[in-house]
Amino acid sequence: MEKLIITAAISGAATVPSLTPYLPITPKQIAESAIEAAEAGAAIVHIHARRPEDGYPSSDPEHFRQILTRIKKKSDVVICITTGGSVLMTIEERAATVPIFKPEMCSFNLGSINFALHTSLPVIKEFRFPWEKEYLEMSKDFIFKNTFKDLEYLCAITKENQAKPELEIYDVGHLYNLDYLVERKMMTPPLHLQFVMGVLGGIRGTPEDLAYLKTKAEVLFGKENFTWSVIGVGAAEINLSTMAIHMGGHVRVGLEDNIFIKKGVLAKSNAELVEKVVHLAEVLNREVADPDDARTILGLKGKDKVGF
Ligand code: KMH
Ligand code: ZN
Repeated sequence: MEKLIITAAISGAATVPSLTPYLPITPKQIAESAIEAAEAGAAIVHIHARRPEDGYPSSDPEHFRQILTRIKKKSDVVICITTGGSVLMTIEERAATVPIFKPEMCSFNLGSINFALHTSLPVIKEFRFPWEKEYLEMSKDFIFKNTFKDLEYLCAITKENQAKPELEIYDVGHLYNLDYLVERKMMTPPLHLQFVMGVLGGIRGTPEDLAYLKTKAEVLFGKENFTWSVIGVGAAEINLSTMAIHMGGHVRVGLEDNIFIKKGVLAKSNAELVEKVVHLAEVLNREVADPDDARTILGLKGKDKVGF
């Protein structure tokens, strides 16, 4: 079996700071957490930025620049920049960092969905920052917009900048959206699929749903034309990771997607979540990929060709 690529999603935009005191917020904290995750075994780090003063999701290239340059100075980990951004950003704001920084990878969300975060509200006793409550509440009436126009726009940007897309698939229909892009040659295999399971509004994190997504992808694209990875959002993170390790897929963990190391116990860092996956890989006899292994497996352009 191919070596296991572990991606660490460091800070995201869906986890609000009041949910965990361990969420990295400032550019320095995000970069240091990414470096630690890489040292623990992550080959890729998936990066969002936040406003340093209050943790609000940021699309400011200056925040990204501080994070990216700091990571690059200390680590050769593959950097994947989000183009999902946060729920309130336009597609232009979300994708602006790609031509500026020309990363080896960037995320690519494959369809519009409900992306509800309001279920976190009852567990927060006290809010650290004023924006958080409204942000979670409004997600109940919010559509994460990724129309075909947006998808085509992102195809052009990722191609122009040779950024390999981390193809975020939240439901079966997103595989068909991807097929539309592949058929029209806007997206070129080999593809790297990231099954995002457990968002309220998308597919759940059940074993049969994962098996179905993988099977459907094989039917549509052919086994040899894609690699795949899984994100178990929330409680499903470690269970789905275990399945993916066993099934030949890859794994993404991190405080963007899940804040617990086990039931009721907060993860103290992204590195701690990565260590748990490294341990699972050992138990299941799967070798872990380093960043250069990941570059080879995914066919990335290489760290010398980034723009930061
Ligand atoms: N937050 C994850 C559920 C993105 O950044 O493009 C999906 C994600 C989206 O990572
Ligand atoms: Zn993300």
